[in-house]
Amino acid sequence: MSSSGAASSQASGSSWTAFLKSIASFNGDLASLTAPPFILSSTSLTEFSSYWCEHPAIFAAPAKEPDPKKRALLVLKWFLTTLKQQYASRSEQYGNEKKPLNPFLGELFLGKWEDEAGTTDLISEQVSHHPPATAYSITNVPTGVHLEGYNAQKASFSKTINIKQIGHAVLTVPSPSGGEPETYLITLPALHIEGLIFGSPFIELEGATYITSSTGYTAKIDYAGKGWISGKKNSFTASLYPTGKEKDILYSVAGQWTKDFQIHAGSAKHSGKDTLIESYDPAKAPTSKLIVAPIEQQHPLESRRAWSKVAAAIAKSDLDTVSIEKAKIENAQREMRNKEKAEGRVWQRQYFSVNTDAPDKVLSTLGPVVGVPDHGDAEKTGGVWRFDPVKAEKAKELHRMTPEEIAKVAKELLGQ
Ligand code: HC3
Repeated sequence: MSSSGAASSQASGSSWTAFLKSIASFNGDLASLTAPPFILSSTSLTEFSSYWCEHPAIFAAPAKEPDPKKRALLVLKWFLTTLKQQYASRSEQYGNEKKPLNPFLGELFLGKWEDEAGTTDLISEQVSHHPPATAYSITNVPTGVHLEGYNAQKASFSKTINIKQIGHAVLTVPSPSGGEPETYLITLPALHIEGLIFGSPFIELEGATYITSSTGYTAKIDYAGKGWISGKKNSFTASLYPTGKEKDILYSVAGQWTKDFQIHAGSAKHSGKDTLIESYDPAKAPTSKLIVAPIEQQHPLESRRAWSKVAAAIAKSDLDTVSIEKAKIENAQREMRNKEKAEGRVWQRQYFSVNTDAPDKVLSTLGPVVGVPDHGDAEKTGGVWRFDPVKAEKAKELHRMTPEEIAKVAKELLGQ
């Protein structure tokens, strides 16, 4: 879909109808969904990890707040400010949510933000292919605020495409008083696609998610679409309370995660002008631009370099070339997996490792509060993936490659 979803779907009406028929018999595997050409995106899912930090100053802000409950509120605020980027930025005016590229194992997306918050580094890696899972690490260098997590999706069809996110994120905030760093376990919202029938797909969030902290605070966020709570799309209400005391609301937040929302002290029941702490309008908050190395300087497994031929063909709507170039990557990957199997080895992830400490410390302490099992749904994501700083250090070395080494990797792993 080009600029207006509805308009271009009229032009491509028959292929959209065929697509709708095909998803009615959808088997839950998002990768196997054969979307019409105008709904193909040239962006890989590994890039989506950057949505967590398009406002680095808001991400880093908790590190400077001495009061633990206000810190928990700042974490909740940051989370809420990421929602528009995560779920609506690709589909700003019209519903034109496209089908992202399905990452290959080992695919990387690396970048950084440079702004008033200093340098914030992003690492995203496809850590599993069957089942597909993406892991990420985001660190604001001056403050040490660090986010890591991993996610996979489980899709089903009932009236529309429904997606459950499997995985979680963990935010670490160094204590401003110099004590132990605090951790926040964050769960991920379920979503469904709206507007499918009209050829203008967009995301609506549903259900509830949580953020619970090692300092004893929990936030619950309830999502609702048009027709529920406020009758407006992308609505939510959130409350922050001492863990286990859901009725003792310290702060409440309500509004639309795409338009504007208000943060109040105390329960929403008593909120008025006198309790208002802040109004935030995600549509007016400028994002910081992610800096990504020019394609020719990227590692051959970096997303934009690896998919460059596919992306160019999608831009020209040259479907034959899209299929040929995608097949080269898929075939090379298949051969590599066969080779690894024959040699009794597995693909070495460059930045993340499966946590072998069972049960995981964060999940066993904070997981029960928010319903995350201590095994982290590992069988659905290939493991509980944690950032591995030792590997990340080695990766710097590995990324210093000669042109011959680059050509070898591109041939062997991507068929290019
Ligand atoms: C469901 C989704 C792929 C997964 C995307 C995720 C859940 C990935 C992790 C990010 O942090 C948040 C996120 C945002 C959007 C999610 C995508 C929306 C649509 C896409 C489907 C695979 C495409 C469905 C095809 C079509 C034509 C209906 O858009």
